[in-house]
Parts: sequence; C-alpha cells; structure tokens
Amino acid sequence: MRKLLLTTTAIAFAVGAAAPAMAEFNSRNIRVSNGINQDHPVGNGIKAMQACLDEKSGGKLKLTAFWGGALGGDLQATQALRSGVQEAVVTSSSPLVGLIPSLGVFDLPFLFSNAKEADAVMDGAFGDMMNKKLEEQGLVNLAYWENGFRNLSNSKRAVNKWEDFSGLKVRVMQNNIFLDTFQNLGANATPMAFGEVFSALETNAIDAQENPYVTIDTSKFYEVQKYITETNHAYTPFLFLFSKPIFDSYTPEEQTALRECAVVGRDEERKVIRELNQKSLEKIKAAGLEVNTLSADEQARIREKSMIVYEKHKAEIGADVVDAVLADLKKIRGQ
Ligand code: TK8
Repeated sequence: MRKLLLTTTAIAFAVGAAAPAMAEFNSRNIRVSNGINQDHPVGNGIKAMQACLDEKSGGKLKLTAFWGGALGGDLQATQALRSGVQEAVVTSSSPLVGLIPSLGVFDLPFLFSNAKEADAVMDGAFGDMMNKKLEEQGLVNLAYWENGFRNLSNSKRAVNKWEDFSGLKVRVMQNNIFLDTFQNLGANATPMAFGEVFSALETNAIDAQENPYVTIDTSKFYEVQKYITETNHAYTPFLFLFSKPIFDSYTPEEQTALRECAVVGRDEERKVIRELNQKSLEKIKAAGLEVNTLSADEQARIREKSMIVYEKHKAEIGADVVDAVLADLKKIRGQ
C-alpha cells in the first residue's frame, strides 16, 4: 500500500514537472479592439463568444472589448497584434492589404452576389488558405465574421447611375482596389482610416463614404449624410484576428476554446447583423435620408465597367488566389 502511494506520488510529480504551472486554463485578459460601436452586432458576437469561453474555461478566459477605435485604428491594432502587445482585433480585411496583398481578393467589386456565397467561400477551403497567409504575418484568424455588403452614402446628390459618381469626394478604406473602383466610376476617392470618417463628413472635407447599412446606422453617419444608394458593390469580411506570438504562448486547451468560441460568436454576429440590416435602413430613412436604388440595367452597367479592376489587380493579389476564388464561386453557383 505504502509503495503504491509513493509510486502514485512520483507519477503525479513527473506529470507536474512536465507542465510547470501551466493549468489547462489560466487567467487571461484578452483585449479585443474594434472601430465600430458597441451596439454593432459585433457586440452580440463578443457576448456569445464570452458565454462560450466562460463555460469552457470556468471563467478564466476573459474578453475585454474596446469600441470606437479606442485602442487605435484597424491597421494600428493589427500591428500591435503582430508585435505581441495586444491580443485581438475585429477588423475589415481591406486595410490589411499592404501587409498581405492577397487579402485584396475580398475587395474585388461585385465578387459575391449574396451572403450565402460569402459564407461558403470564407468558411471553406479558400478561407483556410487565406488564414495560412495571415499566420505567416503573425496573425491567427479565429473566424470570419460579417461586416456586410457595402452601400454608398453622400451629402451632395442622388446617385442613380454611374455618371452621378462624377467628382464625388468619397472616403475609401486604405486600399488600392477600393481606390481604383471608385476612381474608375469617376469619383474623387480618398483613402482614410475609419475613425476619421464621421468628422470628415461633418466638416464636408469629404462628401461620401461607403459601408454596410448597419455601420451607417451604429456609427451615426446618417446624421451627416443626405442620400444613400444601395450599390452592394463589395462584401469585405471582418476578421477576428489574434496575435500569433501571444496565441502560441497559450495552452492547447485555451487555443481550442478560443477557436471554437470565435465560431459560436461568428454565428451569433452573422444572425444579428442579417436581421438588423433592413432595420438599419429603416432607421436611416426615418432620419430623413433619400434612399436610391439602381435599376437592374444600371447595376449591370456599373458591374461591367468595374471588371477592369479585376484585370488591373490580379497580378498583385496573386493570379492563383483570384482564379481559386472564381473557381470556388462557379462551383457554389452550380455553373
Ligand atoms: C471598423 C472598420 C469599418 C470598415 C471601414 O473598424 O473602415 O469602412 O468597414 O467597419 O473595419
């Protein structure tokens, strides 16, 4: 009996020595920054993710969200992740193309026709391929969340056809593909960080911006805009990025919990944002904005005119990447 006890103790020590002071779950404070506000559905997603983490980690893994760019803009926060001084950010893919040019694939105008196509591409093999490229740059993408289809708002005039873009001073994300897409339509496009957009619209430094209805609603752009056009010109995802140096220092259990709970959060965020989209449009209308829709002919015209952007940026994104997404979409569309 005594011998057995000693052996058990010895084994316990040996196991303890193999993993010193590393419990399966350790107390972690995970800072997640965002440019959008807390009432954006990303807030619902983070709540759902936290509930999942509480359950899996017994309350050890805690997310602390910082809203409205309080920890700096998307690009700045992403650099802080790469150097291991901040844990996480929910960012659009678009401002990161300087770092990872292949991400520009998501900026190609009119790439996705609906959210179902976008989900299939992001959550499938193509999304995994892009995640590998992010990892090479020190970023672990836990999941693709939804930002949504983007629409144009402005303070100058009703935009019903491509000629109406002419001369409009449009803020675009810090991204060459967006810049070219809008310049190609005749607009005067200016790249700018998200955090500067509201005041630039308010002071009329710019006339226009483009974002999903939910962002135009929750970031209150409708207060400083008069017209909105349903252009659906791009669907750029949100990435839930984690600092790779920090992630690599976590236990396998912590890593798995983060990956699984980011997917739980994603599903909640996508559900809420899709429900809110029309409600946000109603709110924008109620605030007095004139809502314009493009006729089917005009939509086709603008789409056709925009195809030159694919040619122009294919080499820089990577021809293999562009071909892969187009092949995926063909399959998804059953063509
Ligand atoms: C929020 C941004 C924003 C994006 C943009 O940080 O910059 O227009 O659509 O939602 O990521």
